[in-house]
Amino acid sequence: MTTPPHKTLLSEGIRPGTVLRIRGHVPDKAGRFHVNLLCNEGQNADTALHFNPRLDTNEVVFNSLERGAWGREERGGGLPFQRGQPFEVLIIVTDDGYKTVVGDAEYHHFRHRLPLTSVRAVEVGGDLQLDSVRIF
Ligand code: 9QG
Repeated sequence: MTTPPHKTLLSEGIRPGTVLRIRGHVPDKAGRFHVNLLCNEGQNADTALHFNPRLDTNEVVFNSLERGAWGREERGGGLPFQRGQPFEVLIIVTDDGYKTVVGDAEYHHFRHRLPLTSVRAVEVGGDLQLDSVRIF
């Protein structure tokens, strides 16, 4: 089951202290899904954060996309997601980067590569059942 990309505009932008909360379920046969923080608008927008749980290869990949080119991948430790299970992810914006929390555990800190002031939308898509996206 692939969710068409669900985009939430961040009309006020984001700043240190902003928290994005994504709740959903991982389908039984899920491959991969992603949460992207998109910069500016348009089809080929840069991605300041690509958060990509991969149930098919048992890893979570973090990256950025600039002018159509992926940057250096980072990987969190292990895979804190399970097929058939619900999940909650928090993306906490800090001065230095994005702190991801999965469930109750801090997972990975992805340092800023693109200016957080250019982030305009959060997009969620891939193999997941998306329940909610909230911005605090
Ligand atoms: O595979 O890795 C992250 O570094 C690529 C994937 C790509 C990203 C990228 O194909 O998949 O995860 O936009 C894409 O194609 C995403 C969904 C080296």
